Amino acid sequence: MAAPGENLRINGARLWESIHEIAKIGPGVAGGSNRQTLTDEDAEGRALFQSWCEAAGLEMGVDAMGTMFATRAGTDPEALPVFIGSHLDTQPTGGRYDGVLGVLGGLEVVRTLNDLGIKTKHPIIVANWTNEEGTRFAPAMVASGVFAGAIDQDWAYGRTDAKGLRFGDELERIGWKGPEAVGARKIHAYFELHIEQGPILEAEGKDIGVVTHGQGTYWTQLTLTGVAAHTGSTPMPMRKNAGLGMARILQLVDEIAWSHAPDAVGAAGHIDVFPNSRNVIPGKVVFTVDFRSPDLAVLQDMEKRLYEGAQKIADEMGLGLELENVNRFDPVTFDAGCVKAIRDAAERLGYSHRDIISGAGHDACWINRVAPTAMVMCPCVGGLSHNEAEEISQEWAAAGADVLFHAVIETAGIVE
Ligand code: HGY
Ligand code: MN
Ligand code: MN
Repeated sequence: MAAPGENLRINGARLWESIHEIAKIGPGVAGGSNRQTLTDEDAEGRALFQSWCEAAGLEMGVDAMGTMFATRAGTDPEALPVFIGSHLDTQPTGGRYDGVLGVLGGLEVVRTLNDLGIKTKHPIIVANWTNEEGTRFAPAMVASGVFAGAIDQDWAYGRTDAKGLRFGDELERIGWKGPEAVGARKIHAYFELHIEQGPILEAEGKDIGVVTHGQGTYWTQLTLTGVAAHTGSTPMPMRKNAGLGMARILQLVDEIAWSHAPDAVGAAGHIDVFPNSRNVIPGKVVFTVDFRSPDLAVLQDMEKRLYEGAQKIADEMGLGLELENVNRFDPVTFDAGCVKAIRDAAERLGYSHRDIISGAGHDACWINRVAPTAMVMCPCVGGLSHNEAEEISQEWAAAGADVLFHAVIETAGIVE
């Protein structure tokens, strides 16, 4: 398809205003966002996004995992749509841009096409994937995973949050369980705009990240069982301290990740201690180890050493151990054609750019299984994300959305 003229740009001020409008819904306590999936705040944010889509003339569809698909018709009804997607749900102490930039960047592409009266051959769909974060209901990217056929829908419905509420019940409660079969929609190409959530682009002074690959992610949930007992009157030799067992396992996790430096990473972000009382030796701990690497063999080695090492520590300390694989997605290589469309767009628009591997997981990583897929990234201040202090500049957001705009309309085909 003919390349769009370099003068075609989105309206950066309008995009910035929309990002900060939706940030008012589910605000954090320190200037960020707390709009966790399937909460009332998530429902309110969805409603606002739907109203904006309808004002832009888009037709809204919703599937059985609650994912929203807003369609702008193309001139060829037979042509498969070009999708632009990301997520509106956030971490409990999340930033205002993680996910939101990608969904509203997609809406801004449509708003700009409307302003310019541009028609495209292929329809364009802006998607908001349910529960990308996987914080309230593990795992992450669950709706796009069901869409891609990698996660079973009934298993996803059965996932519970810390209060024991089921995903499927909460989806019904907020009124966003849609009628569409998940995965029924076919995709011509998929593009996602996202903040880098790491330090590279800012440190190198680059406006744009052309994402060629995504790291793989393996989440293992461990349950260690000891004996809850008095922290004062229980002699040290008698103790079965599940908290101490977790500490030793987390030390092992750190050593395993460092053994695969510089690319591999590992930590536990979710930790529940029972009974979590100041004068009771922990009788049980439940925690999730998050290993990531761009190299599949490294991921598999890290998981194997965790399983073996954790069992050895538990046996030595007389603790019970249960290991559950919560989520595995392998490293991804994005579509060369879509990646080229993004790189050419950055070049055409005069934005500095570099190829980059995504450290974070994204819905694009699953959609890459069912359609040609690529991502474009913008820098974020200090590489900080999953923190309320997450920050980007309006210029960075606009540059990313400009590149997204060009890659999408080149792929969707401008109809003169
Ligand atoms: O876990 C991730 O990488 C994503 O932020 N959900
Ligand atoms: Mn995200
Ligand atoms: Mn995130």
